[in-house]
Amino acid sequence: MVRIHSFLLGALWAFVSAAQGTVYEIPSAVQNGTSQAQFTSTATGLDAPKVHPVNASAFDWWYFDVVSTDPTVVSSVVLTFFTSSQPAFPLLAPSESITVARIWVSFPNGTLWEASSDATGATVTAEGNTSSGIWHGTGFSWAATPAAGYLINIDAPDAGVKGTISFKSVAPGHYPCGPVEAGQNLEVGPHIGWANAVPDAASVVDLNIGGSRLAFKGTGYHDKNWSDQIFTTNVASWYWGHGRIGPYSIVWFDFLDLTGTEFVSAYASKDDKIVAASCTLGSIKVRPTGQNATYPPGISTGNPSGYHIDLDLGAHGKLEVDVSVLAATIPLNPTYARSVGNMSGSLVPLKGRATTGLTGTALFEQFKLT
Ligand SMILES: *[C@@H]1O[C@H](CO)[C@@H](O)[C@H](O)[C@H]1NC(C)=O
Ligand SMILES: *[C@@H]1O[C@H](CO)[C@@H](O)[C@H](O)[C@H]1NC(C)=O
Ligand SMILES: *[C@@H]1O[C@H](CO)[C@@H](O)[C@H](O)[C@H]1NC(C)=O
Ligand SMILES: *[C@@H]1O[C@H](CO)[C@@H](O)[C@H](O)[C@H]1NC(C)=O
Ligand SMILES: *[C@@H]1O[C@H](CO)[C@@H](O)[C@H](O)[C@H]1NC(C)=O
Ligand SMILES: *[C@@H]1O[C@H](CO)[C@@H](O)[C@H](O)[C@H]1NC(C)=O
Ligand SMILES: CC(=O)N[C@H]1CO[C@H](CO)[C@@H](O)[C@@H]1O
Repeated sequence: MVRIHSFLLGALWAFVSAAQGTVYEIPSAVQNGTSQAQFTSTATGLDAPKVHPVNASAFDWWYFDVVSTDPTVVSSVVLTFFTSSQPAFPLLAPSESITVARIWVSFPNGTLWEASSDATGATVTAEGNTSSGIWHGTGFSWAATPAAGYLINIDAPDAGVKGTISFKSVAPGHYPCGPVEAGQNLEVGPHIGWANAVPDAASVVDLNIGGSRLAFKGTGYHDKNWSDQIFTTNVASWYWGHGRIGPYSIVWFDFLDLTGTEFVSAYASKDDKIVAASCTLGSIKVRPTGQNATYPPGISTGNPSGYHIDLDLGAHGKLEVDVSVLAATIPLNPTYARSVGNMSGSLVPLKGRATTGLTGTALFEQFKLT
């Protein structure tokens, strides 16, 4: 049985409920009127669109990345499927289309490459807690099956890239303040929605980029962000990142809003089980280290050479991690940095001796907007 609903103002947003999940057709034009954003979870639909419709203040996107687990190379790939108006998110290039697929890569030797492609519209199908998406006319799409996990398919001659990126999840998904279940708060900060379907994955990247092959195994990640308000009205700065250190998959998030109020989200899992998932202040603390370790950071301060992370693992004790920047994965600019790096750390149990010498690789970012 197929039902067609009209949501809000008629044809602005239509979706079809079928046995195969819920299909959302998202037009490429920014929509007039009021956006409705979802900030409390329901039993399913973790990876479904969260803003209907996408007006000029709204953004909603699906983000994927992989960083090499080999610390002697700096290979990475980041792919974002945007349904976001340009005024709502300052990092987007002006475009007629709000449905944009964008890819950034760093080769093993640190060479950077990126491409962006405007879609004529997007189709997202949400099934259970997963999703699939097609950005029409770009050659960028993704799909998910419970057994194999997420798979990105790229056949984009205009952008100059072809290949696949797979994500076999090794860590349970989570929301900003806890596990995936109904009734969870989805705001990681004021009007910033966040759902992390895949905090860590065993990933395989195999891309052909303008004749150069980029193939590596790594730590993969997938989440989505959304808001019904302009990004810069709610965010002054933030530190976010993920990686695998010793037996732990970790995701960190520590941000300041325009009033200087701090919001955090801490996540750690081990053996595919959640060890920590909290947004309580003190559950995690991320601070810059080394060169340019100014806190809070601002547009005029340089990028730091690393970060120190204290992550409360409850009964497991405390994880203390030092992240060192190895390479930038986007060109230097005053407001936004994305980097790959390596981590070293120790686990300090509630009783007994610390386990030192934990290592791993990470991909992370920093916004500083004021
Ligand atoms: C939004 O409103 C403007 C001005 O009335 C109109 O030109 C435009 O077509 C509308 N956009 C959509 C997507 O309906
Ligand atoms: C979009 O919707 C939001 C949420 O209702 C509203 O606050 C905002 O003013 C709208 N933006 C525009 C440009 O109409
Ligand atoms: C780095 O790798 C890229 C991609 O393989 C290649 O095109 C480029 O020539 C390399 N640069 C150097 C300096 O070796
Ligand atoms: C979504 O995830 C929750 C929590 O893990 C689980 O209880 C629920 O069964 C999942 N839903 C589906 C359809 O897989
Ligand atoms: C510190 O900031 C200065 C000025 O922006 C910059 O030249 C330098 O590369 C930064 N250091 C690091 C480690 O990024
Ligand atoms: C990070 O990698 C560099 C270069 O491979 C190495 O010299 C350094 O010791 C590593 N640092 C950590 C914290 O693992
Ligand atoms: C916490 C959060 O919202 N994180 C995501 C927001 O979007 C960026 C892309 O700019 C992702 O890197 C984060 O994972």
